[in-house]
Amino acid sequence: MVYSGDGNLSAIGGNHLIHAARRNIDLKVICVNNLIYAMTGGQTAPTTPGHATTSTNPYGTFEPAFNLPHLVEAAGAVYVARWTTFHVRQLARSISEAFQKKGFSFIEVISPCPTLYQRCNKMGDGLDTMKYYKEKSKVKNGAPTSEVGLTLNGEIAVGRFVDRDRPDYQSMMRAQYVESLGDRYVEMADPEEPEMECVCG
Ligand SMILES: Cc1ncc(C[n+]2csc(CCOP(=O)(O)OP(=O)(O)O)c2C)c(N)n1
Repeated sequence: MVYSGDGNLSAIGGNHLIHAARRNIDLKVICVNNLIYAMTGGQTAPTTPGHATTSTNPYGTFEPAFNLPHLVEAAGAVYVARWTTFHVRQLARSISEAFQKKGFSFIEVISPCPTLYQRCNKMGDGLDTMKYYKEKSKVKNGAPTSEVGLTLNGEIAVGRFVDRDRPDYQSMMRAQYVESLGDRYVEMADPEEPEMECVCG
């Protein structure tokens, strides 16, 4: 399970994100997206919506932002959902759905940063943000991810966007080895399993 901020996941670790999705590695990724690099002082991140004010764009951002559900779907994720911190029950259900699946699952959780993002953008305190999430969110299960990009003050599409199946990395690897090596392929022992005792004589 991977639990990460939007900056670490989609900028600093962006390369790992897309290739883990492409390979369909059996990971459950929860992205806590507060729309900025908060810990280092509220800088613009790849997820910061256009026109938002940040410490590095005091007159408003102008770069196009990543739409993370669209990015990970295009890269190959088998499960993609988005909720906000207001949607506690729905989020818990999504996490449990992701754990039922084999392969790369991605859940985006739109989250507040009241001291930096909300303050810079005059969006009030933590409670105001919960009210804002409640008012702006619209459940859109199955929505095309190309249409769920976030804007500064617009609708927040939430829901389960992608739920599909394709072989995960380990299954593809095993199938390829069996195809190439036939009987010569021996499954590697699971390090978690206790070693088999040799009973001789
Ligand atoms: C390779 C690397 N580059 C830069 C940093 C410095 N750094 C630490 S936290 C952070 C911002 C993280 O932003 P995000 O992942 O969105 O999490 P948040 O602080 O917003 O919760 C940065 C740039 C780092 N730790 N490692």
